[in-house]
Amino acid sequence: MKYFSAAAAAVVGASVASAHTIFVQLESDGVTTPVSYGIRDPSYDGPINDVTSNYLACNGGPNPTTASSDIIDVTAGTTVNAIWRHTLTSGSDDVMDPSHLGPTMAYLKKVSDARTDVGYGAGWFKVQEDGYNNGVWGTTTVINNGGLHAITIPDCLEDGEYLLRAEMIALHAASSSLGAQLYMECAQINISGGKATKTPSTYSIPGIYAQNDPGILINIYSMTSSSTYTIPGPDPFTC
Ligand SMILES: *[C@@H]1O[C@H](CO)[C@@H](O)[C@H](O)[C@H]1NC(C)=O
Ligand SMILES: [Cu+2]
Repeated sequence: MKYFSAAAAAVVGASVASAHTIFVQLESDGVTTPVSYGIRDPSYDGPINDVTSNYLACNGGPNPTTASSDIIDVTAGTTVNAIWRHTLTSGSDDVMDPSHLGPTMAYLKKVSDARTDVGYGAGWFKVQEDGYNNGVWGTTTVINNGGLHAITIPDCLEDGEYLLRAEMIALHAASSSLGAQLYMECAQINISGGKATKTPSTYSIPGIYAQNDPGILINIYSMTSSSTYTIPGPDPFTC
């Protein structure tokens, strides 16, 4: 407990300058879109803390979020990069404060209209996750990659419009209830080239996480490099 308090105090001091983060651009088929093109970006970079909120799907609420009139083309079977920045105007050296340790994940939802779908509710499936491996958190990997969050789009999906929800969870204050900081935005994408050979099991957002999940309510300062971390949410869909 003594160790945790010292570490937590250090985090509070360090997190002011470049604390939060936004998924601002998508790199797909070698093309990097302009900031907020085809992505429902908020005007404020703060987290969602309540995992039961509809804003867990595509942000909103405390972080007013606008849908885009654009849709980004994505080829099934390729790896896209969600690009994270501290604010809408930050550079690649300002992704998120390194104190923000936790997993990265990505989800897809098939929709009939990516521009207008509300986001929250049934239909989501996970396609990527990176938790804690030999002492390295998924968020650290994204920060060290200049904000690039690699997501492979399964090649067995049906073509059509989808929402792509990229997520980073910061656990530096997650030892108290509602302390985990969940960052997510939804890109509006159009998948083509899919083989349509397998249909994913889908889940509701909110609904995928509970406040007391072991990956949401957790004291990360008691972990060692050999500790096991349980990534929240369903298992990733694979072809
Ligand atoms: C999605 O891609 C297909 C195949 O390229 C194209 O025919 C369709 O018009 C696209 N839809 C949107 C909304 O961009
Ligand atoms: Cu923050």
